[in-house]
Amino acid sequence: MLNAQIKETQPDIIIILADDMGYSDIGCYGGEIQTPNLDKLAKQGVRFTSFYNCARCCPTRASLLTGKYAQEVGLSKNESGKLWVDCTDKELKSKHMEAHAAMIDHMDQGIGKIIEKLKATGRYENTVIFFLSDNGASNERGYRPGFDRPGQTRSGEEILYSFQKYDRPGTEKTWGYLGDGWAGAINSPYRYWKIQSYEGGICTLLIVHWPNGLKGKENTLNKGIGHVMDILPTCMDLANANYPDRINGEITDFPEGKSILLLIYQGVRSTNNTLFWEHEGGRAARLGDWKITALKDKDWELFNLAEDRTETNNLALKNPEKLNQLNKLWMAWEKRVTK
Ligand SMILES: [Ca+2]
Repeated sequence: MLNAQIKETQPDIIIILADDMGYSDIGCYGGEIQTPNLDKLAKQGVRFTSFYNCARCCPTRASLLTGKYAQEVGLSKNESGKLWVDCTDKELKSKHMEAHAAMIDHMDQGIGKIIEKLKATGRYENTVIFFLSDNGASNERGYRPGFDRPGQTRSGEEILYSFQKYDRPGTEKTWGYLGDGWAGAINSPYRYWKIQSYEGGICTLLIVHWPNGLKGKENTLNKGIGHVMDILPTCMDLANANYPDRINGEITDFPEGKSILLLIYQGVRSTNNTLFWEHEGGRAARLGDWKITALKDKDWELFNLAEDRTETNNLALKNPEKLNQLNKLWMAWEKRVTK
């Protein structure tokens, strides 16, 4: 797939995983926030439109690092705290979005510094940069400190949460939330958000940038289906490395993920297109263009993503056979990964 000359010079690899960033948050995916450095990477690289994460940071990281479903490595559910008072202050809501946009801008500038450093050290051309998000933007509101959220800054000052009174979000002394409205806007055009298995929760942008290896592929969209569990096998492919048969004497299970290089160079995924999700009761299965999706305790909905990527036309009643087929696959998968 890769010509031998490129493959001989194993590239450096940088993976940048943004936190809670929406699918259309950055310029090259249609967002209004100016992200000139990421846009430049996109212009010289490949952008994926059907790449998936696991709806939340912990399972996404587990899957990315192991090449497997998070459920297979013991990470499936976690407590998410409790919802408290909603924030209805309109002005404060827009200030929270301003703070979110500022964070994206700050990140983009940081990526610019990395690019400059790579160029200055002569390693830019043969570095593969992956840029993606760990889950869709979050609709969370009113969580209190605790679990994964600090109550104090590093210097010991109290952090105010959005159920408390503050009027200037964006400093380290406040912890605010975007809520449904903004989360829906920045996950556009997809439905729902973080934690859910609708496209707004699990579809991430993915930019792959590699001047030496992607000649002729600059500024292209790749509509192939991929998943964060493909990242590890892709890195191994780039490094010419083999997955070990044994680790500390134990026989290993090979990753389910597949290198996406074949998808980039030849437009085909090197495995079948069946993918599964489950997180806090939200769940989904995708088989080719077909997807079943459900919120917690709700019935499956059926969508044909080739015609209806935004999951707005539920075909469950029109095509119960397809729904049953995917449901059976999902049930078998759940049994397998939670055994
Ligand atoms: Ca996250």
